[in-house]
Amino acid sequence: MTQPDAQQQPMQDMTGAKALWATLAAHGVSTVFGYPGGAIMPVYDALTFYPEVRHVLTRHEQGAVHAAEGWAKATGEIGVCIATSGPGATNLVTGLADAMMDNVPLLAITGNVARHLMGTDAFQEADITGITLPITKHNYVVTDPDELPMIVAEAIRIARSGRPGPVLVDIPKDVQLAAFGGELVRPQAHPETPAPRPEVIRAARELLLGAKKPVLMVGGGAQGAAREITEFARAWQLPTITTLMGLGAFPASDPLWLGMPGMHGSVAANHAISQADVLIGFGLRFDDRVTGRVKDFAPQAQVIHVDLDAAEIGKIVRTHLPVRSDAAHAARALTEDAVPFDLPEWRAQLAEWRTRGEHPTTWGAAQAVRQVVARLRPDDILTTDVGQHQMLAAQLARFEKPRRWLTSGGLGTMGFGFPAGLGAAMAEPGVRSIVIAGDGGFQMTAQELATLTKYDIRNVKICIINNSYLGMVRQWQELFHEKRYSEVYLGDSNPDFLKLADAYNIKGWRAENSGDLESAIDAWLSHDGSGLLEVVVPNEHGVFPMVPAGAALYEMIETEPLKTAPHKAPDLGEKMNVVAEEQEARQ
Ligand SMILES: Cc1ncc(C[n+]2csc(CCOP(=O)(O)OP(=O)(O)O)c2C)c(N)n1
Repeated sequence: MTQPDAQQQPMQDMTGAKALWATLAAHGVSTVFGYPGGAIMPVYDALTFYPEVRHVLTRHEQGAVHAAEGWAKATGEIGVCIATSGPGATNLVTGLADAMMDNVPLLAITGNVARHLMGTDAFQEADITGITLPITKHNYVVTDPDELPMIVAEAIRIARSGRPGPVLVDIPKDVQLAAFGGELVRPQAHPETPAPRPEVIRAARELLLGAKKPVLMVGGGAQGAAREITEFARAWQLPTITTLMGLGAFPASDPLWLGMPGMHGSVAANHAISQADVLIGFGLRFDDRVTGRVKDFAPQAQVIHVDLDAAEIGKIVRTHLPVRSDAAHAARALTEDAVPFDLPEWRAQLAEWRTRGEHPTTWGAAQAVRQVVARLRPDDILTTDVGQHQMLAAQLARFEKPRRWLTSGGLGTMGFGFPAGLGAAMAEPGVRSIVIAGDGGFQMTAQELATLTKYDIRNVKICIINNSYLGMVRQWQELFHEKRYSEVYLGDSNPDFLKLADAYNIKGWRAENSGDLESAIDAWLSHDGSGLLEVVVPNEHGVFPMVPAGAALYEMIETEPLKTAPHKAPDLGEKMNVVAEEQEARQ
């Protein structure tokens, strides 16, 4: 059956629901991820008139929102998801909070009960705008169908502009059905991002010129400015650290790169921060996982903080020079008249730190992750779930480009990895989308294997690091709770992951020792189609370096303590006290 073309929809047949699709199509939205239900049915009916928009039916709304996030993180364009009222809408909540924390431009469309039923506890009614107010950049209830295009256009603009984030548009069912008498709107131009004031750039330059131990820190907010940041760092010969969210914003192959900072950061990055005399940060928010104990973060440094969002500057870390600007503008301005550092002592010190914090080479999760990430091509997208495997991947993968590393940083959402990798794979069918997940997190959204099959998505390569535990929680119980393993064992009830994949017609491979691994990876990656590789690793591995919660970055434990020693954790106990003290100090 041929469908009428969207642009040719006669205006007299227009409804609120059709106006929604016409507006999305006009904004270049080619794909939305969603799940239908009663209160969004008019929108799904109208979709049949708009074949230029592809709808991807996931198996859970959480899958839809994370897939939309994956799409957005990989492309930098808006991700769109859609759900019905009540449980459909509330199933989006985790993904919206995730997108808010990681600044993902996202548009969520929800249906709601008809206007006259709102506030009556009607069937499947939920106050989704109330629920999501603190976890969206903005949200709307559309009460007038004629306003729908304007609201959707504004929602897209807000989601994408400035510091990106999720915006939710809730549309009552009768508004979807109502005749549309308004005007369809064209996409609005992006507002200009703020450029830094020249005197501020001069002051930053002065501070840099006086540095003897300078460090550049790059966060997720600079992913869109990778080229400018790289030019800036190279022009000044600045040792460069990329946060978990900033990985890829500076090429890992550059000798200036020191790795990632923070709780599982590199020895070089954490010590460099601790000894720096000038620290210039771009597009980062000094998350507690990055700073460790805040009062001892970069204790000797004059801090220059470049950020688009004035609210971030000075929020956590004492800032000597605030620079309110987008990263690209500021980096460009600071590259002019750069004077390359020539600091042999600092360089030698950094080189020595770089040799420390080696991962174990024996059979285990680190070896498995190392061998998988060693196969990454520069264009491949690597997505992780949350836990030990995520930190290992962040430590071991080497990114040359921005937007190739997708992970849930701020919220730390288990269940994110696989659907996000799926969304990214649909955005870029020509590249491999590699997903590394734990046996715990994978099971939170494993139902999306059906989505792979339904749409014959051929470029998703899932690797499950199966340690039979909620590994990261087990590691904390080992270190900080005297090995009392409370509710973290999964090994007695995990499914056979290969059978699970097979049930969805996805091919699988398993490696159980280092001898198997190389050939299993070969078969998995060379298979023409999506596939699942399960790597069964020993149970009780840890991720190091590690800065215990509440400790300073320079107090990091560089390598895994010997397992043979009788277990006691006195010094870590002290560090736990530090957490309590710090919490008190903050109150
Ligand atoms: C939705 C959600 N629930 C709980 C947690 C707490 N949490 C963080 S890491 C982790 C363990 C993850 O285990 P697994 O997926 O097997 O990965 P591993 O750490 O073993 O690599 C848990 C439970 C979380 N981050 N997200």
